[in-house]
This record gives sequence, structure tokens and C-alpha cells, in this order.
Amino acid sequence: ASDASVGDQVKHEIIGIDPGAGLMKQTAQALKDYDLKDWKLVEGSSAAMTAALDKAYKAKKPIIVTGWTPHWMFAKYDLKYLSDPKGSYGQDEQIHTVVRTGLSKDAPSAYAMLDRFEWTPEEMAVVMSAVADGKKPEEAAAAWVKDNAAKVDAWVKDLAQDNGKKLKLAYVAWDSEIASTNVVKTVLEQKLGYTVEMLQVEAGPMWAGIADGSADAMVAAWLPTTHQDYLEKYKGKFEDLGPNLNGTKLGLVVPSYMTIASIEDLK
Ligand code: PBE
Repeated sequence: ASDASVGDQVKHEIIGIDPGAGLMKQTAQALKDYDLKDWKLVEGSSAAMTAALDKAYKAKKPIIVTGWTPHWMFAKYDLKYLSDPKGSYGQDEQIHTVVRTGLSKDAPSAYAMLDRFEWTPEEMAVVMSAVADGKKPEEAAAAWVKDNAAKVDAWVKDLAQDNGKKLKLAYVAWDSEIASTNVVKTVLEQKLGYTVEMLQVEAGPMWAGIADGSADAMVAAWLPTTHQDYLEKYKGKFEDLGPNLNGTKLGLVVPSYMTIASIEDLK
């Protein structure tokens, strides 16, 4: 142990993710709210963030990352959120399903299935952890669909097959959305006969694609706070089918072996 401040120990760096993520904007806001002038938010990706966390954790070194729930990292490592007394990371929100206008007319069965799709953080965790352990996302999703037949059947009950019709699902390579998008793709293909293409993009293009109709649907809209900017920018140009998952959280995350407890402790 050393007497260096936590800031010195981590070189005043917070390990971020992709720049389009709402979490990055909220973290930039947190740096202002808590007056953390000499801190830097490092841009990267979800994969780079979890790789940095893994490396630091194994060496028992200090690290501060931008994190969110649901995420497999909380099962794999002993971690904690820093408390956020100023509320920079917002209040309760949900993950929503958002589709392009006109989808209900063009692909009614897909629209109905997407409207019914909802699951729990625990269910999502099964797929996410399998992927984190090295399974291919499409295989992890197929296994989950097989093991959860009753739930999946309710999503597609009485819906007509729409054989051969093509659909595009937009998503960002966030671990949670890799899991959900692969499950929805599997169900649309296996149970309703669609041919589904997954478009991996950044958050801005994901919303833009739904708004301009170049993508059909996404299950990756964190509302009302995290994607508020996108929501306002594309207002009236998409259809919000409501929450598909309840029980999210965002913030700064550190290994439990670090003694700090609050964002205020970074000052
Ligand atoms: N996330 C995961 C995203 C939404 C899903 C929290 C990293 C974001 O911050 O936009």
C-alpha cells in the first residue's frame, strides 16, 4: 500500500467505453458535478474496458471504470458502485424496444413479437455470462431460447409466419445488448421465419438508423435518461414499444478491495 491518493494511483483516469454511450455523457457530467477537474475520462469500448478491469483485478491494482447493470462483470468480480449523492447518473430507467415507423404494417408478426419481448436481468445474465465465458453470442442465445420455451412461446403465440421477409436489428456492442439482440434475432428467425441481419453500429447511428428507416428495430434504448439526447433529437421519427427490461443501473465501478465508497472520494 502507498500513501498516494486514489487519483495518483489511477493516474486520474476513468476507463470509459464508446464515446456515443449515454454513460460517457453522464460521466462527463459527473466530473463537472463533483468538480473533478484534473480527471480524465478515457474513451474506448466495452471490450477494452472489461479487459482493463480484468487485468487490474488480477493484479489487485486500483482501477475505476464506467459500468452498468445488467452486466456479467458483477458475477465474475467482486465490485461496487461508487455512491452518487449528486445524482449525476439519473434515476430509475428501463431498456426499451424502439422500432421504425411503418413496421407494424410491413412486418406485423415481428412488430407484435418485439412489442411482447421482455425479460429479467437474471435471464439476460444467463446469455451474457455464457458469452463472457467464450460462447458465440448466437449459440448462447439459441441455448437460452431452447431452455426457456414457455417464455419464448408466449412472445410468438398466435402470430403468423412471415417466411423469408428480411429484418434489420441495429445494436451497439455493449455486452447487455449483444445478449438481447441475439435472443430476439433467434426468436424472429426460428419461430416466425424472418431472415434477420444484425447491424453493429455506434449509439448515434443506431438511433439515426431507426429514425430514417434504414434499420427496423432495436432493443437497446436506455430511457428516459441515458439516451435522452437521442430521444429528443429523433422525436416523432420512431415508435417506442416500451420497456423490455427493468432493473438497470449506471455509474462508476471499482473493485471491492478499493477503500473509496463515493464519487466524492475522488476529490
Ligand atoms: N450502456 C449499456 C449504454 C446503454 C447500454 C449503459 C453502456 C449507454 O450508456 O448508452
